[in-house]
Amino acid sequence: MKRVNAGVAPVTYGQGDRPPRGDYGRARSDYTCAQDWSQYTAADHDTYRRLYTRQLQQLPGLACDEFIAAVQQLGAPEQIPRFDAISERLLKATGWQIVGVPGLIPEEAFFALLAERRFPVTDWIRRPEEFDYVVEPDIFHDLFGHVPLLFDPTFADYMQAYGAGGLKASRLDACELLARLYWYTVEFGLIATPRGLRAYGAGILSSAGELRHSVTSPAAERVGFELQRLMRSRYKIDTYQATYFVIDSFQQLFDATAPDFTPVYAAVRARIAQDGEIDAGTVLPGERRYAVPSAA
Ligand code: HBI
Ligand code: FE
Repeated sequence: MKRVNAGVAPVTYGQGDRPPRGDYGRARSDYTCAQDWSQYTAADHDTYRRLYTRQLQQLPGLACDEFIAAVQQLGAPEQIPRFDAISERLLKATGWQIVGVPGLIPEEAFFALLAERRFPVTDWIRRPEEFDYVVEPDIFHDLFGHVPLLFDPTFADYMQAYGAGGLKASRLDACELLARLYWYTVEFGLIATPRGLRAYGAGILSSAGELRHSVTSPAAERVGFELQRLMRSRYKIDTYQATYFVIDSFQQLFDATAPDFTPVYAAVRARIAQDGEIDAGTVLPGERRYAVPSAA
């Protein structure tokens, strides 16, 4: 999933997109906008249904159990879900809601929404010709990739803590370091289970090709989650990841990000000044490395 610099929203006014993609004029001052469900066409609903059906059938053995259990909360895939129906269920489960946005929004606004337990979901869907790849996150990436794990209490707490941390990071000019944490956990994270590695990152779970790649491909490296090492690690935005970070549990993720990050940013910056950043695909001496079962 190519990530456009969220500070500069991609203006790709829809050639017939519904709602108009990238039309930020329809958003409120907090960048949210109501989901105008009546605008979706039969083709839009069909695209959603086909994306959902294709992705659902490849989850077993690749997606984490918590995701598989929660994805049913999106409801039947015959039509694009109504955000308020999902929010009603989500609010009862973990106090989160989903809110419509016209696309990627500036980091400050994004962090503020997460801190309030409001997850921004893009309200437009990719065009049929973008079925296998869309540059910016669309409604399928956000709904299918991100929303199910917001039903998991521990992960939901992590997402709010991340948002609160993001507001502080903005003041410390540490958004780039914190964005790496989001990228390597929320978007492309793996979790170790007794039956092997499983995906929990939304960018993986909503991708037809990267879901299998992330858990099985010998072409990628998988290393143990270590916060400061992760924050020194560059990432790729328009190919499958070369490095995936593996956590042992969502509790570990929440605990690692509970303390104030001010000293963490200082230590990471000092280490980068001394030893530089780490390229994707690198395995450091002595760090925990996960092998994948040899191609059966
Ligand atoms: N905006 N709508 C939306 N969705 C995202 O996932 C998102 C964003 N803006 C910024 C952003 N993600 C990343 O830069 C995070 O690391 C903050
Ligand atoms: Fe995402």
